[in-house]
Amino acid sequence: MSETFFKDKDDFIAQYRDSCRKMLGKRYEDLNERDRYFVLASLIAHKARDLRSSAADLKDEKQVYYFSIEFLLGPLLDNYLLNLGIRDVVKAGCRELGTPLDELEQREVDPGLGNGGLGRLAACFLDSMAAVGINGHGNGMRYRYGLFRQEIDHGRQVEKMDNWLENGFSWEARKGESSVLVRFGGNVVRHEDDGRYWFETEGGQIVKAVPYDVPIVGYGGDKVNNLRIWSAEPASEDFDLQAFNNGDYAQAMRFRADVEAISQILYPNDAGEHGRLLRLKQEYLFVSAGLQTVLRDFERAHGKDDWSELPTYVAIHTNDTHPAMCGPELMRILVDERGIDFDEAFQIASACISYTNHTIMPEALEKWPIDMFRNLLPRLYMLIEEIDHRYRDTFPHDRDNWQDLLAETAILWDGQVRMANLSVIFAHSVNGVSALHTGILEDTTLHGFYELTPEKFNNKTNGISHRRFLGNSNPPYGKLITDTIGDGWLKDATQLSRLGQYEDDPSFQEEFAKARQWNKERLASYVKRTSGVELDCSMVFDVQVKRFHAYKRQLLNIMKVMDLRNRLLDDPSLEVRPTAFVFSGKAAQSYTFAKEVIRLINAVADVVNKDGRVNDRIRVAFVPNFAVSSAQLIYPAADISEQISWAGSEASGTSNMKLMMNGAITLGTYDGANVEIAKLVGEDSIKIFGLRTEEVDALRASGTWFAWDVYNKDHERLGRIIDQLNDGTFAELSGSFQSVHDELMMSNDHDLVLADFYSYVKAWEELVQTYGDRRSWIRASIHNTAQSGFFSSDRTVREYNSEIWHA
Ligand code: CBF
Repeated sequence: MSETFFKDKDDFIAQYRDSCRKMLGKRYEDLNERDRYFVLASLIAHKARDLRSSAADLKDEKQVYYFSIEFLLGPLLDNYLLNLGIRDVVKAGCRELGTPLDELEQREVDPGLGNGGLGRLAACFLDSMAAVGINGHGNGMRYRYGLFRQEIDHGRQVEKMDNWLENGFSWEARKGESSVLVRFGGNVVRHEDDGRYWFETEGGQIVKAVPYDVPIVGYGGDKVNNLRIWSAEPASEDFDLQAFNNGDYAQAMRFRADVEAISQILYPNDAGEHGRLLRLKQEYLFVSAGLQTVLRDFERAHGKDDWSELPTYVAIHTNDTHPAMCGPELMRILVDERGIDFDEAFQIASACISYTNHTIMPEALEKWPIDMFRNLLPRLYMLIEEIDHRYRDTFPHDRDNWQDLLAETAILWDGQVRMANLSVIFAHSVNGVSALHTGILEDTTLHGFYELTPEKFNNKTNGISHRRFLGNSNPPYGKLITDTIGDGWLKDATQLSRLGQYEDDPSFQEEFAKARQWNKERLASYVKRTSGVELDCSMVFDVQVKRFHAYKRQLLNIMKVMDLRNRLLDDPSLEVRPTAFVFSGKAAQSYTFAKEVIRLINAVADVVNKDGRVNDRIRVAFVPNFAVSSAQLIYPAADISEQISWAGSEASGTSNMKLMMNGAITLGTYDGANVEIAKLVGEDSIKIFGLRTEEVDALRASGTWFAWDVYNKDHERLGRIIDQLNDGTFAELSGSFQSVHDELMMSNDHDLVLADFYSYVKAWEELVQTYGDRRSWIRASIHNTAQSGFFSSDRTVREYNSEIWHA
């Protein structure tokens, strides 16, 4: 592939220099680093777009459209270079020109198009679909501002605007000519002609949805798919003329501002941020605009005559409930605009649509008040009402528990539109994201549906792009692997299993250790630069990086550190393996408890790191502004991967997979995909602790767990830590932690922090103890990488394709 773009390094340099002149009218030497990055990224993006437009017309093949309100892409330059096979030539050229590639890459800004796991999964799927040859296209939102840029001030999270588009986004191209109109509000009017009737919506607010396309190049460059993200613009240059004539320019422009607001900001995925009108508008915008395009493309390729053929050529995957309106919107277009009969339209829609559930957390199972929904989307609501009505009419009333089942599964209930139910009713396939999670959906969260339609349910354990999270993120280890087993693993992650033969090989082990050390030093310098904390690279690096949420239990982790400190102060001769605890992650703006846990971690860091009595054995660092780019520095440096959510709470997790692939040993509960990691690596290469799902359920059901009992009975150790939350021990930086204390004690330890505490501390101690036996630790690390091929998202999308999409 490499020669298609650049004959050799000199050719690359010539083209790069030429682009500098053409794009910015300057010589390479006269550009600053940021502009050099911009020109390089634009040059590569051009090449990728050329590839896409010269790709064969595949109209006879089935297309998969992956609808997701988030695509957390992360930095793209290195990914394109790797996938196009031009990384070496570009690297050599950049070096010769004077600014090394990795320095230019540091200029790249993370696109603010996602929150975390769900959005990152969507991005991994795009990479994998293109890599394994599926015609798979993303359809999402183009947010002007990302979630927020996290800064830490006196230990507190401070949210700053994430103006990620400030200097442009080289990878996208605006496709104004493909814009479509989307209507909000208005009145539904019934038309009748010759015995036939149909509905049309009149009035309301009409918005122009403008697509921006990002080419997605598969590894090897054979397939180039497309990610289409939508931005909202006024449909015309209309504005409030009367206000304008009266000189009220602010009022005159409000119309434009109202429309543009739809794609201004990305909502947090937790802390109950749903229920907002703007969010509902976002959801409808990308669904309606995306489907209009899908149908237009289908018509161009296959004509307008046979809509029953739609499922033969089109698969629509709904990533969580945010695109749940795909079902009714597809029906609206088919019934109202293409004249298809209601029942047939429903059959067509459900044959096309599939749905993935990503969480059992109640705050993420969306519900919209009927009034709000009906006012904003009157025709869609009519269709949903009709579907719900028919669902109730045809419900199997002969079942003993039919009333309960209906109450659980109907779409409209209690004045609300239940989006998960809407998703399941329209989908021909419903899946969870790990074996454990799918089991919980079947047994609990979506149990009613499982009883009625068990054939819809299936599991698709998540995966990650191994090219990005090992190939791009960990250059020395990636090189070692390629030097040892060849580069076939980049295409086929199962080849990583060949590392199994090198687990005990002393020279491979030594090279692995060197790579780990290099990664630790790289991370340490980043941590120093961003948080001021000095990490000692001879320490164990113990890492917990993910969104802050009570169920993920960062509190449990920091309480372990508080306990260690207490014990070291009580007994300075206590043998503790020197460990650096690294945390990173954002808490939603309105999620007070999670923000307080961040503040607590920083307060503990402040106390511990400057205390000469303990800081040779424990250090704590909080790395601000967790993003894909910083994650890629953290994963390769980790010795221990903390995956400590209470069993049954984390749907799958994917940082567990990214860390495992880089050779970290998991310290985790039997939760999400940890269960599958444990099965693959075996008990010598993982440390499992804590209550199992059944035990969690039983403990909760028994009503015998009382946080205050623990506090009273265990005053010496656990009680002391709880006291330290509000006795001033950690108050110097920014005050004490009464609210964390209260949340823990008043919620009666809802997240079982106290219940799992001793099992956790014991597991951690046993694990770090084994770090002393370097050879066996490294063996286990290599073993983790060798077993990680299963978690490549190439495997995951292949499973989706063979069992759900059939593309
Ligand atoms: O399936 C991808 C990830 O999605 C989440 O992040 C989500 O936003 N619902 C879950 O919390 C993760 O467990 C899951 O891995």
